[in-house]
Amino acid sequence: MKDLQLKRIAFIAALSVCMPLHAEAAYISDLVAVLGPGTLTSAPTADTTDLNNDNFAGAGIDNGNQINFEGITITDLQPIDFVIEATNSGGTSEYFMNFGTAVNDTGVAWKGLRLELGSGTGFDFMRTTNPFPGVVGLDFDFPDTDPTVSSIDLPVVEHTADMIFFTGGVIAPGESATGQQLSLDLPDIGGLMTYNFTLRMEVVAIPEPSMVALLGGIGCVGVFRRRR
Ligand SMILES: [Ca+2]
Ligand SMILES: [Ca+2]
Ligand SMILES: [Ca+2]
Repeated sequence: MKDLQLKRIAFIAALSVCMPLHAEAAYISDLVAVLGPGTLTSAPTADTTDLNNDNFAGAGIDNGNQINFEGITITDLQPIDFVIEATNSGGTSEYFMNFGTAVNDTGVAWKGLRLELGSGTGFDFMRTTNPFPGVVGLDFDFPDTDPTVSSIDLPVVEHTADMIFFTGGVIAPGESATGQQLSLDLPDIGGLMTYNFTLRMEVVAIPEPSMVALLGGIGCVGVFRRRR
């Protein structure tokens, strides 16, 4: 975890411009921290104009609730944790999320990019749709999955309630994975007014040829020993 670092994002300032004050529905109220080997292109923004709209089933661009990450440069294979604060809204709000461009500055080629929902950060991260007592159904627009999750450069999508895995392409060092788009259902928390949850982003590297050869060699030894 040597590359982990704490960055505080001017998310509140962005929200004050984009989001009307509203005391009645869960909505994104702050990006508390970004932990991990990534540098954001600009401060993300959240625009909330349609509280408690779950399940929104139209085109993503028509959703009144939008989260925009313009881009991120990723420098290491360690996960990156976005700690996000949600404030109660009296229901579940569905957001359309534009993950923009993920630039590969890790020095190795990627075969995939995984997003997970949960609580905690670093080694304490736990993937779940129920991150805290009183929160039920924090999920990637599941089971409705409308609009369809998509990516331009990693178009094969595995999608569960708390995990999205983009594959189907190769992102070489210096290249970018572009156009990741998905939706998020944000429920209230019972007994409190706010809670923090974690959106984890992690890239998956293509194994180095030397590693593949090593693993293949281990497999051959295993077969050989069993036959003796
Ligand atoms: Ca939904
Ligand atoms: Ca849901
Ligand atoms: Ca939906």
